[in-house]
Amino acid sequence: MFSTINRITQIYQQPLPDLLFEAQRVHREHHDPHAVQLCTLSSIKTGLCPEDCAYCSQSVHNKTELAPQALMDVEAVLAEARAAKAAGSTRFCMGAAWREVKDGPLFERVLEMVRQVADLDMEVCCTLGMLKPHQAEQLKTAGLTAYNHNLDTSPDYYSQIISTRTYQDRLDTIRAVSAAGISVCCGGILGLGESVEDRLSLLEALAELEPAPESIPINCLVPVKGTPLQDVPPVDPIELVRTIATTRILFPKAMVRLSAGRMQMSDELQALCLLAGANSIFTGPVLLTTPNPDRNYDQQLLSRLGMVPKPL
Ligand code: SAM
Ligand code: DTB
Ligand code: SF4
Repeated sequence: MFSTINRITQIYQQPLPDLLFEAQRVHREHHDPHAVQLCTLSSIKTGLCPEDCAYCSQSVHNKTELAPQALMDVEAVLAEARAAKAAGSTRFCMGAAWREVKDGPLFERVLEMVRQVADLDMEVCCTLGMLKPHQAEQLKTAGLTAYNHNLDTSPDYYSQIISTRTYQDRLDTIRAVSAAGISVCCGGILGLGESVEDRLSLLEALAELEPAPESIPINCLVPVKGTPLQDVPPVDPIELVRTIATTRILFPKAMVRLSAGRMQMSDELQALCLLAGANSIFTGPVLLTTPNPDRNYDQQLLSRLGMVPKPL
């Protein structure tokens, strides 16, 4: 009997043609191979985050050139959501640079944003830091589809990247989210200086979640000047493709999202990621605080590939 990590390693290490063939077979069994879900991010509260995530432009611990912004008004967020929908996005994700959600008027405002975006007939996702069970329930009642909370890296490497919270803190929030009946969006970042073993161990930790995440963002580090990781070398592209294919095989039904880092990727690499089982991208000129390809470029890339935006 193989342990999970041995099985994951065996999948990952196959010759690339076999790995891609298996990933495509699994992908086609559960998803339309031509369809890519377009999602749009909005940074509803930017910067001055007390957490010390070594990759992040928004941490107070990092000396970055970011202009902080207080929690936006509901109307301004709604205008972004409408524009995202008009541009073909079916999922709108609101991110706040908070360590955790605090009860009170700011959270009430976020709940109102969730209600109003849900009324636009879009999937609505939030990523607000740590949540308590009663807050997750309030988000569910407001109409939240999904909550993003990444494990980011392996349990072993985690403390090299973040010291202000533990892996267990992340798992507790994820548990509160799924207990409230909200879909879990949970993935990680490649390119933090971790080993391939760390990446596979992250996939193992994701596979241990119950229920399995329905949405898995795979981010590649966007190096931000002033962070401790500003000079870490980029991820090997073939390792990225292998990681995506392995994720697809392990999580056949999940949406696998090719998330941060596409500015640094060639068209061919993005195409390979989509062939390896990624079926969603973030569109629009900025992610939360860093640049992203513009919408026309992405539309043309999809049409060159004969692929289409996934309808809701
Ligand atoms: N503050 C919340 C939290 O940490 O859960 C939500 C926002 S945070 C920006 C969401 C995710 O974005 C992080 O977990 C990380 O995986 C990813 N991320 C942040 N900065 C990044 C960067 N410079 N490059 C790639 N991914 C990044
Ligand atoms: C995720 O895993 N990636 C998105 C979303 N969840 C919130 C965020 C990427 C942020 C990239 C860095 C930035 O733009 O600040
Ligand atoms: Fe704060 Fe999230 Fe950035 Fe960490 S990743 S510093 S928690 S905004």
